[in-house]
Amino acid sequence: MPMVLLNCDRDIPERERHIYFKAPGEDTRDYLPVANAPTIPGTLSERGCSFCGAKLVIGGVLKDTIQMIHGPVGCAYDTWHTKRYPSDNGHFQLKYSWSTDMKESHIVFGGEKRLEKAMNEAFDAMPEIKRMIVYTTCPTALIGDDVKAVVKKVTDARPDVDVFVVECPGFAGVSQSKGHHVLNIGWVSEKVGTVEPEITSPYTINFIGDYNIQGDTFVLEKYWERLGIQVIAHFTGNSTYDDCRAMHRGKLNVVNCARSAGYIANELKRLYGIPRLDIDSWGFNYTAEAIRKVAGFFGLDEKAEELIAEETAKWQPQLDWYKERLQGKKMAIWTGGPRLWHWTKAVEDDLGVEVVAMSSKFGHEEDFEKVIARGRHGTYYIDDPNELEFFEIMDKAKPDIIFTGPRVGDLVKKLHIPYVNGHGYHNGPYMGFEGFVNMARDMYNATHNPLMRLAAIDIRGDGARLVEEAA
Ligand code: CFM
Repeated sequence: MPMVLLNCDRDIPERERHIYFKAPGEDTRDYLPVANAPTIPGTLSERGCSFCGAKLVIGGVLKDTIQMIHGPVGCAYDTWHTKRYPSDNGHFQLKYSWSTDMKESHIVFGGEKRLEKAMNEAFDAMPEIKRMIVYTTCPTALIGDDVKAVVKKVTDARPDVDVFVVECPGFAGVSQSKGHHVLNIGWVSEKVGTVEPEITSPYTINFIGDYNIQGDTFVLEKYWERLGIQVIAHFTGNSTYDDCRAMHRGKLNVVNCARSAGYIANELKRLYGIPRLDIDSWGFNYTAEAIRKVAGFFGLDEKAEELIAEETAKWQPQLDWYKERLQGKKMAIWTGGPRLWHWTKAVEDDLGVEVVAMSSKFGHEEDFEKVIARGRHGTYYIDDPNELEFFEIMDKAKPDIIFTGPRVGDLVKKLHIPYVNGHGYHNGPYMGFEGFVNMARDMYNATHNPLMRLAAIDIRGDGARLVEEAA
């Protein structure tokens, strides 16, 4: 039976439909875990809310835009500093997050006046900034504040500003995934096509679904520049608000994170006829393939081969050094969804690392299709896991290293298994050739960290040493 009911779930048998084990020899694309469904009562989900998916993941990355969060201050705080997306203008986006700080009396009497006041205060406090995204949250959506009317009033009085409204309160969907969707569709229908970019190259792309985590965008940008390709907009790593209004002028949509931003690529295709090209940006093989595909679209194949040869010559020796020391290590990936299918073959092919368990917080069935097609046999694939499942699967899969975020990372520490931040990274960037060397280095440092020996009790019960001497 390919679907698995874990011991810890005996009182919630519905969880069986969310956990799949790809047995050796099985071609199992017929079996997909149930995904993008409401969390089952009784399990403690690791998911984020829909507002978070819109603000923290996509909108908050823009480097010149005030983030006005209409709600209690916690909604702003908890989506403020928990992700690492630098920008080339001094990290504007962290400095200028605003909250309307809704209190009980505002919930009772309405928060529209408060929003109007906060918007004006923010624009007055930062006269150089003319762009803003206003987000609703659970309480302000529930009391029915007419946010669009307030925005109209403020923008009518300030003709030089532009404001985008995201009405996606935390309860809008089953996870952060809904927030991605709402922001994508809102942006393409209201903002794309309202600014004309300066075109400097016959080859133009939009780079979609990359959020400049610890500088990923900066690495990839260098490649496009070398090929003479102009990036009209990054959606949204290191981008400005107005770059993203000009996406209708890209000749090709290059999509990295298909989960969070495939929607806008599909809409740009439908509305403007811009083709969509999906790529993987982590790992040497995938990066080379991505460069070939993008360059190939514009007939720049020769330039692409030169670039790949040069980058490979520069970074391969370092990667090989790590590969020799990481070969055969077992890895678990416990993140949002797409990183499962982006990473499983990248680490297997480029580093000889086997991925033995993978968990997705909010991926859809199409993410599981990709990850199960690319993943190994003898691997667990889990949708929206809970804490007890995490412990049970770690016990069964016995990874040497886990890629996850700080929330699950605290559980990992209890197991004394090395952990690398699979969301915000340890010491990124991780994309591209040099990025993947960083990723390998962090895996090596984690698995060979002498500190782990201080905590190396035999927690697995198999007598195995958890860490090796640093080579
Ligand atoms: Fe896309 Fe992302 Fe991810 Fe994501 Fe995320 Fe993320 Fe992720 Mo954390 S946009 S879906 S909502 S690749 S924050 S940068 S790492 S869970 S797998």
